[in-house]
Parts: sequence; structure tokens; C-alpha cells
Amino acid sequence: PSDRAWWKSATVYQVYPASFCDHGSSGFGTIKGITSKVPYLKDLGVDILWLSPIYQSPLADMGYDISDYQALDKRYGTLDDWKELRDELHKRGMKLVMDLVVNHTSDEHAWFKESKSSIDNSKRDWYIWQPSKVNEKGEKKPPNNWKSIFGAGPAWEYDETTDQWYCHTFLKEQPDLNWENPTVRKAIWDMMHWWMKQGCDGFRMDVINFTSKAPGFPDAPIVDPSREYQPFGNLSINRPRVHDFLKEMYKEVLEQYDLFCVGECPGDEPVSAFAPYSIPSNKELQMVFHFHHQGFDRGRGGFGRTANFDWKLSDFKKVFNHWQVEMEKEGGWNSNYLENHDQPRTISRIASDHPEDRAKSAKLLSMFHCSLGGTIFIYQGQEWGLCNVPRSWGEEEYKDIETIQEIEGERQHRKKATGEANPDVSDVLKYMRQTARDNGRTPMQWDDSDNAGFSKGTPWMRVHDDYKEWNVSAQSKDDASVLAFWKKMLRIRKQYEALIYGIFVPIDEDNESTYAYVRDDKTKNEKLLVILNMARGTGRGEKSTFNIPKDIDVSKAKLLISNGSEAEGSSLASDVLDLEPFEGRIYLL
Ligand code: ISL
Repeated sequence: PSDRAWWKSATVYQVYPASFCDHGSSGFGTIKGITSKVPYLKDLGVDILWLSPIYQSPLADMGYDISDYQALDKRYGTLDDWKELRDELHKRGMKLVMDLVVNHTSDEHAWFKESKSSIDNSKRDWYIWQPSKVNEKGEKKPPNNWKSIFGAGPAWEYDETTDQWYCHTFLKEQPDLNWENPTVRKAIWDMMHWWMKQGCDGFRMDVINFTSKAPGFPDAPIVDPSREYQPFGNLSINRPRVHDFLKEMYKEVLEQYDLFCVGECPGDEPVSAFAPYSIPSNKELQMVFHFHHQGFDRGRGGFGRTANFDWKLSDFKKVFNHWQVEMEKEGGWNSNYLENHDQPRTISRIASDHPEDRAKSAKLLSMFHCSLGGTIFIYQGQEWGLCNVPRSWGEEEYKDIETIQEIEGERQHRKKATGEANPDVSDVLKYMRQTARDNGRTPMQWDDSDNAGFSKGTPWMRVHDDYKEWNVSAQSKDDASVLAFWKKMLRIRKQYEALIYGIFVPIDEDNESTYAYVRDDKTKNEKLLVILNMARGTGRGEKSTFNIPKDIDVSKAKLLISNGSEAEGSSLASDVLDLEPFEGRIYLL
């Protein structure tokens, strides 16, 4: 059927270029390095490669701060290298998707340099400039109380030359573009056309729902009175104008190509606020990344990345069940990612990275991920069970600017609040170990040679200590490996389309041990039952018993795949299942 578009069943693989493969000895991943691994990706079952930014950048935020959209950063390679990568992918029927970071540029982008140079510069209005707010003491303060996403400081930076402030929802090195200006939008559309003409196959759009700000830039509600700056929330997220902008983008660019596109859309609003982006008749995007499932284990403290170690499985399930069921009702399309370069590793987060649990956990999560409706996104390392950085690593191994600012911001806040010169921030460090983006950024582990075969030089970020044992090469030779399991699971997903398109029917939602659901594809008369033992005691997996509800007909059930000892093809002897720790089973009904 026509609603089964190619991009719905595609397997997308995200590469974080700095940490993927360095063909030389710079210690920094390169495009040539990525190209050398295309056969590996093909063999895994990948259809689309999405590259995190490789454009020219001062790397204040690892390339999410772009100083020239049409030039590549020399550290990664040249446009010719990129063309070679494109050709190697296309030759194998695979596609290449680029990251589009257009909510903001780098402060070193020529547009911003011009904009900053004077109030009457023709590009002044390309960014968001506002005069100071003067307080009772006569001090010049930011135009409002918005906190930037990173750290505790304001989302505004003062510029002395013109005595105004510019808006930066992220780092001060990432000034926000003024999307209200049609000339800015036109420049973005032109740049997108340019990439499409180079043979790129689509875009992943960074924080695309941040592009419209509330008129008049009002103060954000105060959620923490002890702090000067507050989360801006809906004053710069999911505003109605974003939909106008995207409709224009669709008409001016997207519609003219058979491309792939996904918008990154953080925010706390209900599914109904996110579905419109992907409802086909709205003519905006194909799908978005939401963040609700990234919040289940996060604490709600004064700073962004606190962790809640006592989350309940039922809360986790609720989020996924809700998105699966509601998105279908709304007529939009889901995207499924568990990991990316901004998130810790799921094995450590949801299951267990204890040596005895790790492989089993990784396979369980593969079954979970591949049995959710929507397009799936795998993040490098996920396919062979990479986990969080060792807890023993010191603060100095963490390279991400968010981590650094988070710790430093809190240190400053506490200094002020307590008057202590060196306040204790060990709790922040403890949280960061669990939640930091660095967890997802350690280099790929290709083999057991020096630096895990990632680079012949010193890696920009330390390689995980476990690479001698955990690496692609070892797993490629092992039929029982996590990597072999992922390959199989990805094949099964393509073969049984109920896993992609079927109706999602949650079972026993309050069960705190087992996650179970049915995927029912009525057009193909195909029905699958997924049962996943996610029980964790003190971080380790636990046995559990699951009762299959009576209304599910299991008389013809055959085991399709499992990470446990039950033989494939076996039928169900009883509707009471004794499950081993982290055991998962998918039955064809
Ligand atoms: O990781 C987060 C902060 O805790 C997220 O809120 C993240 O900032 C958000 O997902 C937006 O991410 C994207 O835009 C950022 C960039 O730093 C991230 O790497 C990128 O994925 C700014 O461009």
C-alpha cells in the first residue's frame, strides 16, 4: 500500500563522526574512515546513514555550531571525501542523510560576524537582538529571564559594540537565527537545495521546533526561585509559527525531492502537540524525535541532568505505549531511537551493564527497539552493546561542554548561595556519570588493537576500558554475539512488517517486571506477541513469571526469536511463562 513508504521501513544508523573511525592518526574520526566501514553497515542491514555535523565549525559544541554550511571541517576531510562516501553508499542502495543545524549558527559564521558589526548592518536582523533590561540598581540585564539549555546562565549574551543582547538558546557560541526574517529562511532553503544537488538524500533537523520565539520575548515562569534564569519552555518550543516555517520549507524544498527527513523536537507537551509535524496532509516533516522517553530516569532538580535512579518500569512503559497508540490515532508517524550522541547508553540505563547481564541486556533491548512501530534509528555502538563510561573515570575524561558547564554552573551557583569558596559538587558528578552525553561519545571499538582500532593516534576522547573484550571484530566472528543478534533482528523486522506497521496493543501495563505487547498487522493478517523481562532488582536482572492474558489466542504460537534458551519454532506449552533475567521472546501468533 502507498502508505508503506520506503522511509517507514528503513533502518537508519547514526554516525557521530568524531568518534566513528579515523583512517589516519589524527585521533579524530574522518569521512574516509566512515567510508571504509560502509560494507560493515551494509552487512548490518542499514539503509540510511545519518551523519552528525561535519561542516566547518569551531567545535564549541562538537559541530552543532556551524561556521559555514557549505564547507566541511578539515578535521573530517574534504568534499571529495564526502562524494566518495556518498557513492559507496549509493552503489549499495543506501542513502546519506545530513544534519541540518539551522536554529542557530556558530558565532564565527560570516552571517553573525556581519550581524554583530553594527545596528544598521544588512544582516543585523538575521539574528535575534534585543536591548538591555535595566534593573532598579541601574544595571543592564538580559532582555528576559530565559536560561540557556546548557549550564545555569542566561540565553542572552551582551555585545558591547552595539549595546544589545543576542539570543542563544544553547551556548553563547551558538546565536539563534531570526526565522521571522524571510531572507534568512530563503538562505536556508538555498543551502538545502545545494546539498540535495550534491547528492545528499535528506536531513535530520536539529531542534527544529525551537525556531520560533514568543513575540515580545516575555519572561518565563519561575520554576526555581533560587535561580536567576528559568527554563524558557514553550516560549521557544513548538510555537505555532514553527508550523508555518515548516510548511514553507516543504513547499520550497522538501516537496521537490524524494528525500528522508526527521525533525528533532524536544519538549514536554502531549503527543498531540508533536503529531502535526508528521501528519502527511500537513505537508511538514516525515517524523520527529521526541524526548518523553528520555525523561523517565531524570530527576527534576535545579540543574538539567539530575538522575532518578528509582524509576519504575510501568512509567517507562507508559511513555512508549502512549506514543505508539496515540501517534497511530493522530495519523502521524513515529521515529524510534533509544540512543544518540546526547544520551547515555541504554544498557547501562534501562537494563544492566554488569558483565553477566550485558550481552543479554543488549539483545533484549534490540528486540524491544525493533518491535516498536515507526522508523528505527540505531546509534553507533548500540549494535554491539557499548555501555556507559566506567564510573571510575575522573571529571577530566568528560569532554562535553554541557557536562563541563553543568558542573561549573552548579559550582558557581552554590558558591553564591553558600558563600563557600569550594562547595561540594560530588552529587552533580554522580548524576553526570549516569546522564552525561559523554557516555554516548566514546570512540567505536573496532578490534582489540591499540585504541580499539579507532585511530592510530591518540583519540580525542578516551576509549572505553573494555575494548579488548568488547569490539566489532570479535563479535563478527561469533554467531551468539550481540552484533549477530542485531543483524538477525533487523532482518526479522523487515520480514514481518507487523513489527513496523502493526497496531500496537499494550498488555498488562502495570506489570513492573515484564513489558509485553501485541503487534497486529490486519492487512497482512500477521500478529506477533512480544514479551520482555525487564525486571531489575539492585541494577541486576531478575527472573520473572508472566501470565499471558486469556484473550490472546496462543494456540498456534511459534517462537520467532529469543535471547534465551527456548528453541526457535517451539510452541507455547503453557500461558504461564517463567522468564530468565532479561529474557525476551517474540512469538508469531
Ligand atoms: O542533551 C540535551 C541537553 O540536556 C538536549 O536537550 C539537547 O540539547 C537537545 O536534544 C538538542 O540537541 C541538539 O542540539 C544541540 C546539540 O548540542 C545536540 O548535540 C543536538 O543533538 C544544539 O545544537
